[in-house]
Amino acid sequence: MTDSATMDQVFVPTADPDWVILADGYDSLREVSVESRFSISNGFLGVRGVRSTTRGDRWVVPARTYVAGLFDTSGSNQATQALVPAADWLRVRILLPGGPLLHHPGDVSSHRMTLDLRRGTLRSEGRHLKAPDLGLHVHTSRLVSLSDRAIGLQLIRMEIEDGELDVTLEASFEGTELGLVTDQLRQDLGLWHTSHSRKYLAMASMAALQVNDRDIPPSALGPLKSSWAWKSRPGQVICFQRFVAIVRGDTKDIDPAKEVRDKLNQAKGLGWRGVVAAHEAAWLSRWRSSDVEVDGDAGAQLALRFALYHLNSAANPEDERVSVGARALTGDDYHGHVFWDTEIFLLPFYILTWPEAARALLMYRFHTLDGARAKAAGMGWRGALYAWESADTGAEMTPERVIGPDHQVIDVLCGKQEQHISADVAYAVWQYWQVTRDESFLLDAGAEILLETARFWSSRAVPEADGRCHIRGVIGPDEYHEHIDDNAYTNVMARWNIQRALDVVALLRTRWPARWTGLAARLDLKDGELTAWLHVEDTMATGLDPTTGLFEQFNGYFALEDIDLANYAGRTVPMDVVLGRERVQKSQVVKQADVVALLGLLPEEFVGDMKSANFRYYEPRCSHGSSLSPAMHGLVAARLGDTDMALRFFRQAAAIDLADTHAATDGGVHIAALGGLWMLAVFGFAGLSWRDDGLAIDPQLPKEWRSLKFRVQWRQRSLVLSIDPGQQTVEAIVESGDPMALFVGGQPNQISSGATAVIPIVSLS
Ligand code: IFM
Repeated sequence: MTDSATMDQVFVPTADPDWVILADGYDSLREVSVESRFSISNGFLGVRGVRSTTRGDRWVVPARTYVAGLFDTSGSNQATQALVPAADWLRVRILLPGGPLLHHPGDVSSHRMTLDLRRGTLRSEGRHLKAPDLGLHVHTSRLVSLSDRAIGLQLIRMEIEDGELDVTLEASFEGTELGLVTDQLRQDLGLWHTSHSRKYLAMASMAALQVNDRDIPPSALGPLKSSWAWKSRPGQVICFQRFVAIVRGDTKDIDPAKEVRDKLNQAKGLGWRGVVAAHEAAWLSRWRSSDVEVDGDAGAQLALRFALYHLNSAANPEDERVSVGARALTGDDYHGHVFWDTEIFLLPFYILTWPEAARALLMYRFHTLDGARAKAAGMGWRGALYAWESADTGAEMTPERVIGPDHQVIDVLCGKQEQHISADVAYAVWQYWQVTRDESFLLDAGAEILLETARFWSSRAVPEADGRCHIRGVIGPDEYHEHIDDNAYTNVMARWNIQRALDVVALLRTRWPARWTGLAARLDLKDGELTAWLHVEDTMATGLDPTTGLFEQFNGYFALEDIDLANYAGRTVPMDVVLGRERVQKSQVVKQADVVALLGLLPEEFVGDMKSANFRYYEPRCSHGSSLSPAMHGLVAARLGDTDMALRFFRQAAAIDLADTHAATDGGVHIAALGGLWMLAVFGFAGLSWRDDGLAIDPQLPKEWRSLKFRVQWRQRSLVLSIDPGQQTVEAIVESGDPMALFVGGQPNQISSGATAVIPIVSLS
């Protein structure tokens, strides 16, 4: 098969609107947001969706390529590491006798970008790209392979519509001298290293061009730059293909030049069709494990697919040295730093649909445990206090000052005070253990994380004259209030962290006594210390008022000014801008789910009416100044049966990255909000939870949703669960693995492997 005959199949857009995100034309105001939204990524490489419409003398403008873990400090700021972008490997220019083909946005009579969520590919199509003497119809396609994460592929197919003249296509890399120190630049290879962190980057490339299926020999123009010249004729079909291979080295032990060449040769051996086929097969497999299908709400369906696309793009099960930053690999905001977002908003998705990826993300926390120990020791505590913002060593990366939303320079205290991160990491470790029963992980890494974080809390919580242990001077998830005492979220999560650590001690002692002896000796953990933990757990202050059942968000919160946020409905800026930081700090206005997040994560801490009482108190006081907030509120609202409110929060969370009304996505997609959407659908609307002896489901679907179907993994089993509120049934299939118990409305049902169990929802509570 010739390229001209088969390459166009690559560009055929997926017809099903539930699987594509489109951008038509060009809007300079929204362009940067579109670039984030249309990013392609495979957890190792991320390429922003810069379109083939130009704003200058380029036909394809720089596409920022991020390489996971390629962190460095800048000369001016030695403290904070940031991801260093790699060279743009997608640059192409068309040169005509009168100069380069300028493709000003205004010249475009039609231009469409299509992000194919199912196939993980970004395509574009532009017609009538009129130069004075040449008409072109251009299709482009790009991917970063999910099958071999080192590989990227660019395909371009052009039809000459009119014009007979000398044309040159120039393909190069851009930004080869930016951010990194160059070691070598050759025709087909570039080698660089970072200035301070001593990481290595290698990029190798091969490109070819055919005119009407005839190979045109390239002219080498210099390092990573080639061109092809021919005479255009109407009807001509030009096919261009470029492979790139990219390798990151963290030490000098590997030879990046050899590795990258091997990778490129493997890809060349497959050919572009083979690379596309392997990539699409890998995506198909991810969708088989993670798809969520909604019938009756096209907007919700697309929002979920978009979320799943980015979630599946963000992780890399093959690399334990990196985690997912707050904007994944789709933009510069937060410099690629890793927050609690990963453990609380992303890990649930990975644990339940992609345990291998979840494990790698948790191993990143294991490998950065020494950084967490150093942070705790540096602040005078024991155990492990994880960095609020983490890069590759586990050292604290939170900047000390930033520009605030009102454009003032403000001090950032989160790096020192937002300590709940340690309990959040422990929480994710425990969830992973519960769902997977991955013994080697628990024994080699998970137990140590649980013990060291518990040890931190036990030294951090101080017994006082009232007989209770207090944690003073922290910031909770609600970052509007700083230097607060006894934040309910922090203290209850800390207590829970200590309890789970003691559980793990008991488990190890019983099942793996030799491992326990070794670990306890290595960590110098004696019985006396464990007894002290028990005391802290027993006496931890939580701010719970037994008469109202309300947790006070922190000591003194209830006495603060109560501001009715309904009076500020329709505002377009955060509340700390509307009221000023000082007034917000003296008020009960909450930035994001705090006690509500605790309710979302540890519902068992809220007995009976406490759930509803706390939600009804805090929900109206939340200003949703963080993208993490709406989905967490929606999850809790759904569990409480308020599906109308939950759906409103679902749409609010979905709009963060998908609505064209604001440009908050310029610096990358809000990956935690996308993880939150999945949590809201699966933990909220479907009501999925787990117990020691199986999975449980308690559906609360919005009225509009005719059905909800999703996939999960549970202790070496793959399951598909479908909820049909019309038929009042839950359909469950264990596709692989042993029979298991599924509790519907609290009633146990045994599901055997391979057969479909149809369980009536009449038993729902
Ligand atoms: O982790 C969040 C935090 O909770 C609110 N500010 C943004 C961070 C990164 O998403």
